[in-house]
Amino acid sequence: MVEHRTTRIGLIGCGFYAQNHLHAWGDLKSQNAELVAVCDQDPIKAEAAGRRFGAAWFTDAATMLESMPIDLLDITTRMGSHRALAAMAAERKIAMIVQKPFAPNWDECVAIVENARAHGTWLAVHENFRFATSMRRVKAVLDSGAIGDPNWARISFRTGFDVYLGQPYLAQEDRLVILDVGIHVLDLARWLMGEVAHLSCETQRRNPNIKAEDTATMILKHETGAVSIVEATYEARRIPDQFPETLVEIEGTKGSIIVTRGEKMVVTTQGLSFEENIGGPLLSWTSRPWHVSQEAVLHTNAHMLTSFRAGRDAETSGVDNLKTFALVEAAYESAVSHASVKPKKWSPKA
Ligand code: NAD
Ligand code: 89V
Repeated sequence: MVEHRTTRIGLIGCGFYAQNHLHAWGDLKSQNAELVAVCDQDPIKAEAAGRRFGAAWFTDAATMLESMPIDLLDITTRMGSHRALAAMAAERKIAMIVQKPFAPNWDECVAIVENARAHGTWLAVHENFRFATSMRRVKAVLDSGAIGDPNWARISFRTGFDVYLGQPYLAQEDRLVILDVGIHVLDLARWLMGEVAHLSCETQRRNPNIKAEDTATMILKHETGAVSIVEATYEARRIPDQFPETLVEIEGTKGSIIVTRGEKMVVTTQGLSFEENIGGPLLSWTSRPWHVSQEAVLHTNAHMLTSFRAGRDAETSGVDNLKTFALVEAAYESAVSHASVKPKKWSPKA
């Protein structure tokens, strides 16, 4: 096993979901990732995280970045603070990982990418659905050619789980289900089925007690000619509830891959089929029902660490995530116009 020089990790935003990042960095200590500093505006959260995970704690991001030697910064605040915090890191040439949503809108995402490029700073987005054990297995079967060329898919995140319990702010967002979880499912669609030529979307607000859409149904036409249905809702009424699993159906020229509740995969290839449990293990710090999401954090952070150390882009680099975010914006545009929309494209300034 290659020994690596220690990578010093800083983390900003010690809130609800960051606990999973903190545990994951703890597990990655075995790969010489050392959490050296944490920051939260809330002094109670900052101290709790610092004491629990053995790091210095701060309540001001600039002070932490000025006073601590950090190689890789994990920004786990909510999207409204991402641009300012990413700018602080870029100005100091500190590599960074930014939680999803990258930013509240396209223009801010582009600004973060262009500012990091201007400072020569490594930038990735913590987009973790594709790093879940189950999704890596689906991709491996797809890439093996077992089902031939994929030409139709349905990728579905349908839950009635009370997401507002841990993330109460979701009820007040101006844009909800596409920006919060549709962003994950759209990233999966790109990753599994290829880039998108155009898409259409219909949204619904089925919960009268929230501000924005809680249900989105999208049809994507991929550049390969494949078609996928991408769905996301927080208003499903099903038992058992699939949270936080993504159900996948992919059909190809030689077979199909079907992932059902409980992370069970059935592959049909050339007239034969086999079934496999593709879920990851419970870890010492993960628990149902969040376990699928939590173990994806560990794999995502491990990928970020490896990519950063190798000096190569993460799969979900800032530039890559612009392609996913462009689908988010296209979906919202289509939900208003009820027409099919081509996603924006970004290219580096000459
Ligand atoms: P949260 O509000 O619980 O935590 C955010 C924390 O950041 C708060 O404690 C706040 O005090 C702190 N903070 C905000 N601005 C700061 C600043 N400038 N400096 C220092 N601290 C600051 O939010 P959350 O529910 O943990 O969500 C955080 C992010 O994680 C969101 O973008 C959310 O979409 C994302 N998330 C991702 C996944 C996933 O990867 N699958 C799952 C859930 C949430
Ligand atoms: O994974 C997430 O981004 C969470 C949830 C599963 C609720 O969408 O916010």
